[in-house]
Amino acid sequence: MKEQQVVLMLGNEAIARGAIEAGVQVATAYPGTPSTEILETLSREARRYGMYVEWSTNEKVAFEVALAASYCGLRSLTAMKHVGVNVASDALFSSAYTGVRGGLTIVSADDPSCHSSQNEQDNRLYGPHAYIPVVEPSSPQEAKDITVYSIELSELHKLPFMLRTTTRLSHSRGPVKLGAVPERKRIGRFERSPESFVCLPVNARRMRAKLVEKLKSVEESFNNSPFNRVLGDGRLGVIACGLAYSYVVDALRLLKIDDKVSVLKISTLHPMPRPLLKSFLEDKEKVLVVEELESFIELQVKALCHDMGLHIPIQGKNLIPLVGELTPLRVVEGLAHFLGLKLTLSSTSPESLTLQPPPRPPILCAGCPHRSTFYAIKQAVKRKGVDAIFPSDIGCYTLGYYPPFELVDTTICMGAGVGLSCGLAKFSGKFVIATVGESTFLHACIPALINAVHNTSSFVLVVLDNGVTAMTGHQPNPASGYNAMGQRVKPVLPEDIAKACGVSFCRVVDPYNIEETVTCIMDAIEHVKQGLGPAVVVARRKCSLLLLRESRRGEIKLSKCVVCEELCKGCMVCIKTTGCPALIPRGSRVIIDANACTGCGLCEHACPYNAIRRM
Ligand SMILES: Cc1ncc(C[n+]2csc(CCOP(=O)(O)OP(=O)(O)O)c2C)c(N)n1
Repeated sequence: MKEQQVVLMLGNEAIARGAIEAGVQVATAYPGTPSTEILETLSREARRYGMYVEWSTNEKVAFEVALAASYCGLRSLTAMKHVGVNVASDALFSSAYTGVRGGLTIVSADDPSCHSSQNEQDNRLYGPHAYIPVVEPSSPQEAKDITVYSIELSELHKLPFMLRTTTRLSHSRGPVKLGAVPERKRIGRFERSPESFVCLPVNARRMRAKLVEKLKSVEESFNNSPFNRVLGDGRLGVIACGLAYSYVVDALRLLKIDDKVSVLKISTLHPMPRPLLKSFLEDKEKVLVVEELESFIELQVKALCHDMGLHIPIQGKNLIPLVGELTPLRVVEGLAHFLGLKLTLSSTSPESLTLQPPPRPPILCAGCPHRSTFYAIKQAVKRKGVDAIFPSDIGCYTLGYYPPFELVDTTICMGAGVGLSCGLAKFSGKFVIATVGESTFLHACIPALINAVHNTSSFVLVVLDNGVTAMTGHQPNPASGYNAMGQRVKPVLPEDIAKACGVSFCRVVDPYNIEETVTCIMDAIEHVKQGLGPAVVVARRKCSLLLLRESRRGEIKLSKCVVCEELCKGCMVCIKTTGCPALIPRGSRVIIDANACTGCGLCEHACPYNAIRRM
């Protein structure tokens, strides 16, 4: 790809390209939708541009590695989903105090409407909370350009910057004009300066005062930012940021009122450039703030009007929904209301604004080893006759929430399942069997497991190890045995960690071997019942999508399951107890979709008439 070339890019690819054009030498991340493609793109390009990239164990580590690179004078970028910033936040807050050397941008990809997240959180609020500058692009082109801008300003002001994006921008494509790629010449070097990097109270008090001053100078830079602009000169004002700005521009055109309204697009969100806002507000009759999620800009504009003695109505969350993602239609409706226009759907080309894809329920893939593990847990609980509850975590296995398993009683945030189990084992009066994926285990469960040993909380923990971080698209994790730079590395195995944490029952099973798995979980239950401490079972089998891929490439041969027509009684027990989508009811019998089947043998185990065999 050459300078000046225009390329169709995802918002996330554009951010990655921005990092390349900004001369970033170190990029780190922990996967999480909608941020994942940023590091995926950079890991493909790393060698060509002489960059170092890593999938870190979790977001805090990712942030800290990028911060260390910045301390050594290298430009760095770290990317994560919105809740990942919560994990990184302890280090983030202090990094504002120490400041940075090489430019450092933390990309926060927020997920309005919780498309693939446990909550809907507006990370612009980290700006005022952590005293870090925040910028937000409105298009893929801007996503690239503002990445470069944020890295450069971060280095200039010696502060970490946050670039906030949202699902819709991260995952939509647009034309992006490429810029030049600088040579990466810097050699990392850490100059000792304990009074700058040690957040002891004696230093922290001084650092905080300096931080407040730094933010004032960032505000001056933001006041002249090329990413803020005013469209039109009407006395009715709209202020918008992020993708909401693009919706506003479209909505004004659709409503045929683009000549009557003046729009302030604001991309530098913290600290707000007050002189720019003041000059926009001065001649306005009324103003609508269009922003996704919280009333972040609206409240600041209201405060500013108060300080300026301006008595103009400022509207926002009374017309633009607080909950859920903004859509073009929601913005059209809000604007029409604000302007007192009667909205008829035909006037706004209803089809393009209201089209929704048909809903599809989430489901574990055919042959998913997690299905076999859940099946085995169910069997073991039944055979042991325990009254159990099932804390769980976040990953593909959260789908164990749905029938036929219903083995997910809690899902709070990554790692919480084991911490909750420590408490539930003591206070619930029930037997506790927790489930977690290996990536999540390594990300956030280890202190909780140590806690279980130390504070004598007894429960069974089943680690569902499919060799990759599957839910976010098969990224490697420390258990995988290879890393983002494509190097083969020593795997860090959950069973070794569990042993090192002091767990005396640690066993590994293959969930495709159903009876072995059931027996192992029963033994683990017995271990806990006898008061011998927590028990860890690692159910290890490669993700079925990877198995199918290998089989299609001819690298492995899978012995697929088939239904013997004469023996099948059409009882549907196989479907009812496994829920496997490769099993298809056909008339009064069942057939198996050979393209989807991995030959896991679960249906063979479930069939009461021995009507299913592996070929
Ligand atoms: C703090 C945080 N970071 C990232 C995510 C996105 N995410 C959810 S689960 C998960 C890991 C899934 O991997 P694993 O635990 O191995 O389970 P699998 O999907 O492979 O079954 C990730 C990265 C998140 N929800 N929260």
